[in-house]
Amino acid sequence: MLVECKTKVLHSSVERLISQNQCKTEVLHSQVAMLKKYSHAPAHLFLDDMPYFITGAIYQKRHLLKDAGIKEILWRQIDACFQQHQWELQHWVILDNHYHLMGLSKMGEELPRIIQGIHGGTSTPIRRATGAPKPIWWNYWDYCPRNEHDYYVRLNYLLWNPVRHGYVEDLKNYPFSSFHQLLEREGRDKVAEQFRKYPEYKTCVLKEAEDDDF
Ligand code: NI
Repeated sequence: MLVECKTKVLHSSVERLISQNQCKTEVLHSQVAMLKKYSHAPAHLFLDDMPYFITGAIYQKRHLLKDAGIKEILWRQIDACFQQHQWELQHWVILDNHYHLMGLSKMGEELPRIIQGIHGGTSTPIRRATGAPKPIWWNYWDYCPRNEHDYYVRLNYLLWNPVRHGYVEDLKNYPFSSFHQLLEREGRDKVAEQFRKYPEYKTCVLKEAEDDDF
């Protein structure tokens, strides 16, 4: 991990915020890795002004988010909770039993409250709509990309998720993600270039989520 860190510091043009926090991140990542040896519960990093890749999952992977109206409720709650804590919601995708977010933190330590707001605020509507027994939500995992390359691999992973999970063959046909805003803002060529330049999203494994296929 440290060798990787040094290499990245030397060779990559790291975004300002990331590079400022990079070594701090590395130290914390190794502490988290140590923590994980002793505890099954996911360990969370709390860093200010940092990109965060977040995955949240429904208990037992039940497809409780299948309905478009439920996805809408969840998205609104995610948006509201990010705004409440002044975290910037950069990208999002909602699948039938989990979601992925890319955000920029304000105060890192507020992450648990944000997730609590998202999961707590949507449990009742999901339960009412589906009749599913408690608990609705299972867990969440977070990961701070360590440099620009890492960030875009994760971002592409997020955007490509509907294809990865077999929902659609063309991202344009999946409405429940920020892909459409990105396409509108950046244009087709630039988005295509982003996927070409950072192809590792196809083989990326979410280590933080216990290597599960989210
Ligand atoms: Ni996924």
